[in-house]
Amino acid sequence: MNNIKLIELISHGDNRGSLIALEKEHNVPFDIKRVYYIYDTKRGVPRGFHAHEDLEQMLICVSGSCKIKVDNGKEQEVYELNTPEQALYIGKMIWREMYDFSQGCVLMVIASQYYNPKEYIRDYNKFIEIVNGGG
Ligand code: T46
Repeated sequence: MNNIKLIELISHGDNRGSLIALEKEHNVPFDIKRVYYIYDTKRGVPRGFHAHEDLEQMLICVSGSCKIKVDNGKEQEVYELNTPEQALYIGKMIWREMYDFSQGCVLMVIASQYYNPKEYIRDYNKFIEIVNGGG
């Protein structure tokens, strides 16, 4: 799907454990303006249900697992994130839903813009209208 990419991250491991670095241009395809993480999620309680007109993000499940449904208005895909060694890049104008969080799941998100609640598209019909050129 356009605007969606699973990125393999290089882990630097030795006998002390593992370390992954995220760097602009190296493995993050945008200027990093914000990092947040979602944790203490509840069994059976999904999150998301919105799209962003002008935001790119990388989602990394640094602990546990969860599923991400992405939708570009024409097709849908589901990704299971279950390793800190993979990141799901989500570009602009993609509807996303996160669900099936395992116990202790920590979902870290790296974002290309500062938080702006006004740029959220929270109405699915409106999202479909915009991606079809009617918004
Ligand atoms: C996304 C998915 C993957 C802030 O104050 N600052 C922030 O940077 C963010 C992201 C949220 N908030 C506040 C706003 C709400 O009061 O945190 C609360 C929960 O946010 P929200 O309901 O938007 O969380 P999710 O998990 O539904 O969605 C989040 C991101 O908002 C969204 O951009 O792509 O994670």
